[in-house]
Amino acid sequence: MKFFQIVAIVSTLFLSVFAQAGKLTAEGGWVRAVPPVSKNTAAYLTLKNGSKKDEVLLHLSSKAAKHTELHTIVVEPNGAKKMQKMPHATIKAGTELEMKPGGYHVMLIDLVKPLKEGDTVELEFIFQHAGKLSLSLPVKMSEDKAEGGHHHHHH
Ligand SMILES: [Cu+2]
Repeated sequence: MKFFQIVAIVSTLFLSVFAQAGKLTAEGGWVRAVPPVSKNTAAYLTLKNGSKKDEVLLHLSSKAAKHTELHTIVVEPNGAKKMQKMPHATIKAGTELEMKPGGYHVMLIDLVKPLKEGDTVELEFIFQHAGKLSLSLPVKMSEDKAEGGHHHHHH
């Protein structure tokens, strides 16, 4: 019994980190776990445009929050960092848009319920060419911790 449960969990995790719509792929997605008092959190992932056309991220939504926005972080003239809402994002042909802490992120505003480690968040992106991309992202404390620790490199 135990074995099958583990297999089910592993395959869920695998599905959550890779999704595809046409030549558009999403990799490495995760959502930051936040304390219950926090109403907002952020999701991070890498969107790869493998097509020969520039792609535009037109719309994003999630049932986990009342508002879902694409944010970036800008540095103001006084040096302060501030999040800024982006109406859409262009991913040039053959390039990728990396969302990570300190940069681009999917802002989940006014969470419907608190998110804790192990939860799953559904996200939906609408692209100009690739259409709809649905994702199921794991909630983690941080990106590295959930990777399972050490990476072994073989040469
Ligand atoms: Cu933000």
